[in-house]
Amino acid sequence: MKIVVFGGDGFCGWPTSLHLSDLGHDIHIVDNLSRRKIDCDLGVNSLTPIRSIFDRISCWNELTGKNITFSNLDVANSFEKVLDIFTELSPDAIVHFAEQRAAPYSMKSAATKNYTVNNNISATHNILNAICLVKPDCHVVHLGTMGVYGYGTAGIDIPEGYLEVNVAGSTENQTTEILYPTNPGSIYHLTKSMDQLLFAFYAKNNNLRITDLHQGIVWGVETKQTLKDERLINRFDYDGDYGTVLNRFLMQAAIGYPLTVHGSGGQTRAFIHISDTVKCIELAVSSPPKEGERVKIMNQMTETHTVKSLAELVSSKTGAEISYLKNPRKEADENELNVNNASLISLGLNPTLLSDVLADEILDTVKKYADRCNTSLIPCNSKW
Ligand code: NAD
Ligand code: USQ
Repeated sequence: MKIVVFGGDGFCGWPTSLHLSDLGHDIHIVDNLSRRKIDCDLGVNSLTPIRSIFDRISCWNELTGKNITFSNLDVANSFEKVLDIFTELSPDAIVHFAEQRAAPYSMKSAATKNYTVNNNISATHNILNAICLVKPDCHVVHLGTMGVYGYGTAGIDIPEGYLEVNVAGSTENQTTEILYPTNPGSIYHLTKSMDQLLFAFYAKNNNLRITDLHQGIVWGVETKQTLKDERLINRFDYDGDYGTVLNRFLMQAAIGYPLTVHGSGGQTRAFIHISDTVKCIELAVSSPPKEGERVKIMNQMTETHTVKSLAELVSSKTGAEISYLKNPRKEADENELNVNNASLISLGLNPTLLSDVLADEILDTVKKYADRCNTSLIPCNSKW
């Protein structure tokens, strides 16, 4: 298939582009490199020494004989150029990662709230709008988040996107399915909730074929393809805005920094390893909904853990100290989380679960680059 990967220079997008290319798909990456610019603004660097997009791509093409191509383009602010991409390449499918993805960054200031809303909503809308005009049979695969469901759901299994409800009619009760009511915990998560409405509208009004993957927190760093050469190395975020919890704990343990648990650590979240992320996208791309079907929503996660249990696990392996900090976020101190992920499992996902072996691999990578860490950037300074 001809596949355009929007946001293909990012943490999930780069290994996905390589995985799909390895499978024989024809890959074009679109990215405005805004994530790299945000690192410069924040004075942060990926812990791993990522190469420029040009070096990465030429390394892959040289090693494999494939031909990944690239356009530097802002999807949110250049509708005409997005149209040109669809006209010139006529893709069978696109994968859409091109959004500002950090909750703390989105809550940092009025400017970052504005940026996150404008960037994420316009990026998604420009892609959908362009597809309608130029390539209406193109399958859209979007990376959404488990966070749209919120964390006040104890007592039920979170379904895959739709909730069966029984409503009182004028004469009798009726059962129907509605989009699961969203309960986002940050401006970032709010934009993902708003994306869901854009998808529902375009699937209904224009018969677009759309898959929305509600992904949990991604952990790990390397995949089979990024390990082929150090020039292909994936990014590893550890700072207080972009670092996510499990990767942060592993990095903190490796450099002897007390593990930063927010509050009591009773927050339960969904997780997935980066190797499973790329596999899930392969599975989603190869099983599109039919034209006229509602948006296909799949929960892209493999296990749940509390923050506290992750800290204890990492501590027991490494001897790291655990530090219980005042929670900088407005979120429940404790929650339960049971998630239905049957769709991707039935398509063939074989989960890579958190094990000692995998944690060791990450610890080794992190130790190798530990001297690149600036410890003053570890605390979470975004508070809400
Ligand atoms: P990332 O920030 O590393 O990658 C996003 C990429 O999109 C970056 O390379 C950035 O430069 C690009 N981008 C952003 N806005 C753009 C625009 N207007 N035009 C062109 N390119 C643009 O993030 P990630 O961790 O790879 O996440 C990718 C997607 O997966 C996001 O949409 C995120 O919400 C979702 N997701 C990520 C995680 C996670 O744990 N990392 C979990 C669940 C869902
Ligand atoms: N946390 C800590 N200590 C830390 C960092 C985080 O205790 O040092 C806690 C947070 O308070 C929160 C939980 O860990 O309770 C998860 O935080 P996170 O930063 O790892 O993840 P989150 O903000 O939810 O966002 C990440 C990605 C986002 C994706 C989301 C999936 O950045 O793109 O959408 O995970 S999910 O959480 O399932 O919504």
